[in-house]
Amino acid sequence: MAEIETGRLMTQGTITQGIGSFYTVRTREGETFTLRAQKKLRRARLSPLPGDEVLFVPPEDGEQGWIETILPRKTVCLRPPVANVEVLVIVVAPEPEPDLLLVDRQITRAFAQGMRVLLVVNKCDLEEGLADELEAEYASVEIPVFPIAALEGRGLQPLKEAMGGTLCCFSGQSGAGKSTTLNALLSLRLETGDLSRKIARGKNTTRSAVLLEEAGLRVMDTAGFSLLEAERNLAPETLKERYPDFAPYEGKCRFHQCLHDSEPGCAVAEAVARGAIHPARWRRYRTLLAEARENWKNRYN
Ligand SMILES: Nc1nc2c(ncn2[C@@H]2O[C@H](COP(=O)(O)OP(=O)(O)OP(=O)(O)O)[C@@H](O)[C@H]2O)c(=O)[nH]1
Ligand SMILES: [Mg+2]
Ligand SMILES: [Zn+2]
Repeated sequence: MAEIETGRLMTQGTITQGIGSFYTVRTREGETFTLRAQKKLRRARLSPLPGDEVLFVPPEDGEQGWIETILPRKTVCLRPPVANVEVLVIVVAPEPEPDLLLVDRQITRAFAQGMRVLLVVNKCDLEEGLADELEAEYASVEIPVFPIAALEGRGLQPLKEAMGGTLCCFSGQSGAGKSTTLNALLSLRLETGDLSRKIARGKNTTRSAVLLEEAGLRVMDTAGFSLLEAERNLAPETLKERYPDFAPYEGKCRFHQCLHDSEPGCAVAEAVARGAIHPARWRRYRTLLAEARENWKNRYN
């Protein structure tokens, strides 16, 4: 505990959820409080996020309790908006149809923050092939793939082991089965949603991020999305730094400044031709590169 000017004692806790301007904060001892954020944080444009470690003044005698300080963040995500996540668990499934460009956008952002990535392929009861395909596409970047069938509780143990000891965050398209998987992993009853109803309502079942702590795991469930806007101010030459599978070829292309697009004598293109990098992964990189180039050109508009 630390003392602030007013003489009231401050306590440390983790934000588990934010709804409107109210935040749920849990202390290490497991006590939870509903708090608001001090104006000075809002003025500094510092929005508290689930996962944030904060110092707060607990409510006293019916008075509002306040978040006073957000401790330095290890990582920060904008979509989903969460802090301090160390492992991003991207969930895909045969349905809704997986959008691998969306997966790659999430991976590049996670790597830019120094996070690790796990890829969960859910609903393997519907189709077996997707997990093998993704294992092949992401082998060069060494992202582990976990084929599971959450509804049947199949394949969960290896995933659970990989998630242990770190703050994880589930992320991905709406309806892929994030909440269903977390229910199975943590023995919870989070709300899950029927796919057809979801489309009809055009709505997510999970509406905001929540940090769950059960069964030795610390993991966030988040609202699904189907679109991730291009990052603003991403220099085209920065994108390739987020592809660790390109790193062994850096400096081996004919041109020093090679962006591994269509330049002659590109060592990455040769690695693709040799089968060391999956062509689909490279193709999506080039799509993201073209987008970054276009945005970079128009960055002052
Ligand atoms: N066949 C099959 N269906 C599943 C499986 N896991 C989840 N589902 C179904 O997929 C639908 C969506 O599941 P949710 O867990 O709500 O999906 P979500 O990713 O949390 O969705 P949002 O909260 O909207 O982002 C539900 O109808 C689930 O019953 C599975 O392993 N197999
Ligand atoms: Mg959900
Ligand atoms: Zn190159």
